[in-house]
Amino acid sequence: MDRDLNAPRLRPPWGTRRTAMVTVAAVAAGFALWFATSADANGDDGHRTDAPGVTANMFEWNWSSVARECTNHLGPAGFRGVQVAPPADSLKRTSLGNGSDTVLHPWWEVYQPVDYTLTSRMGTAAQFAAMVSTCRQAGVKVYVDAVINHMTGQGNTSYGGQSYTHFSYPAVPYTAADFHQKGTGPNDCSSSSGGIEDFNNVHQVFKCELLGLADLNTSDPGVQSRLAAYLNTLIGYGVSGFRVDAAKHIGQADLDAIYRQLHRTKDGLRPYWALEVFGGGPGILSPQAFTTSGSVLGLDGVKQIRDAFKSYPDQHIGSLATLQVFGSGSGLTPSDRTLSFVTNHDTERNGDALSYKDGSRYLLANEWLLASGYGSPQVFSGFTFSSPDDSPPSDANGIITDADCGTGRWTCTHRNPGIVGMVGWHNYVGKAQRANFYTDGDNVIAFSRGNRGWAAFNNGTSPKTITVQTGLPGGDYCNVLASQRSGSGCTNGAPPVHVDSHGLVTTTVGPSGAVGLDRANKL
Ligand code: ARE
Ligand code: CA
Repeated sequence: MDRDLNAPRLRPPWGTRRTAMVTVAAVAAGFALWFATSADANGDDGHRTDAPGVTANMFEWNWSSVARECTNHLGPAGFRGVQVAPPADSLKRTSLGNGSDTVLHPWWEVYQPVDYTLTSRMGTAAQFAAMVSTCRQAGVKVYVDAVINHMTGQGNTSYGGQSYTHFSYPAVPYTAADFHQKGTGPNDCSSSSGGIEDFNNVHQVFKCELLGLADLNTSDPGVQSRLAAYLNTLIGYGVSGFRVDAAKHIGQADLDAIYRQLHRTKDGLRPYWALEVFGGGPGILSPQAFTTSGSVLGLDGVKQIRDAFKSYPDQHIGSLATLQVFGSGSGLTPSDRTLSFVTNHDTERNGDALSYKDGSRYLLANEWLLASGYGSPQVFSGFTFSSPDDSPPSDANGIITDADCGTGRWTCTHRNPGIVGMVGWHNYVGKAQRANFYTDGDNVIAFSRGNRGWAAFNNGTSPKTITVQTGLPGGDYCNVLASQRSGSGCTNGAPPVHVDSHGLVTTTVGPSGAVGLDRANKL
């Protein structure tokens, strides 16, 4: 048996030794399997791709804080993965930019890589390696935000102390020949500015500069192999997959060529590959069109969730009843190809999403997403901000300081007891189908997942008492939003919720509140 888990292979499943005992049927089946697996655009040689369970996106938490969180909170709560910010050495600004630019170390410095050593605002390579191993020991896999479309758009100094210019990064090394440049040649960008002027133009989206960031010629085999080497270094540390930044600007063919060179993870799986593709682009630029190359970020879902939950300044509230249909039925990418979330670091700033600023409504939306069964759900925990460029809490040199959930500077959504309760509920119900959907036609909904769990959500401003079918066996249950089963009672002095012998429950759901029952918490 082949023990080399890392060499990508394409070959028939019977390996190199065949015996005369092989039957015609077995050979036919073998061919069918070989064609099925070898035809995969990602070079999948029959090994499964890592599929994350519920993850936490610990946006710009430093490595030692992520490690601590894996051990003390994420692992025990049932989070199966953590997404971390771009770990590569990046731009370190030494002066302010232009105009209204008043933050020396904005959070977005890390989206301008300078080289692929791991000296960053979040810590050293040794701290990164220790974090990955600590998290894995806690049962939490690590997924990395990979910035591989471009290098920098400004500056000349990095956190790792490297010097560079816009098209010259000696520490990788990259030279001008490794980039798309303004011009009319086959590897050039033909827009008049050299930047993306039209986000619906496929040539510009792939080959012109996003935000003035030096655009790598990702079709070039030499560039592809340097990018794959960076990602394989991370896999070597124990990383399980990637959120691919600006994947829409790399394009399917180049993404596939890079992915084919990736090693298997420490678990023997193909790495998870979650592509950042904002919706709105036509045809080949659409999120749907990238599902042939991997999973995609659920950025259109973010807007649908906002529209269902949001309270607008005129006091108009969206309608949870719309969520009876959510997923491919509402125009989103398929559940098994989607990393789903209520917000990420971009959408919490650009108006597309609910954010921690929406308080209990934001928590409720996260609890609902964990219950919904759509995608691989991800809970976002970042830092609080007043202006969109604000740095995470850092020292004067931009080095991010340890996260502290007591200061109000870090959002720590993953520690919220209601979220933790629904992570457990999510893990317990697994893939059980949604049934018994109920709505009052406005802002109260409830549904079961098979006969394993049931939950109700109220996004209105007053309590609502409902009597509905739970699909659960009769008995007393602890509401996982507020408590857990402990011996013959519920923790926190919470009163149990009674389900009658017909599966009916009568319960009151508070404003911006939820009730979650599962059989693991049946008394
Ligand atoms: C900063 C400055 C810029 C400056 C640049 C280079 O703000 O003024 O030109 O540096 O000097 C992040 C920040 C940027 C920051 C950048 C680099 O958000 O402000 O620029 O880091 O430091 C498109 C892309 C999508 C991209 C968004 C922002 O398709 O991939 O724009 N998102 C990712 C990350 C960002 C990150 C980058 C990419 C760059 O998640 O956080 O930028 O690495 C429509 C289009 C979308 C478009 C969207 C923009 O929906 O269809 O394609 O997204 O609008 O909202
Ligand atoms: Ca590009």
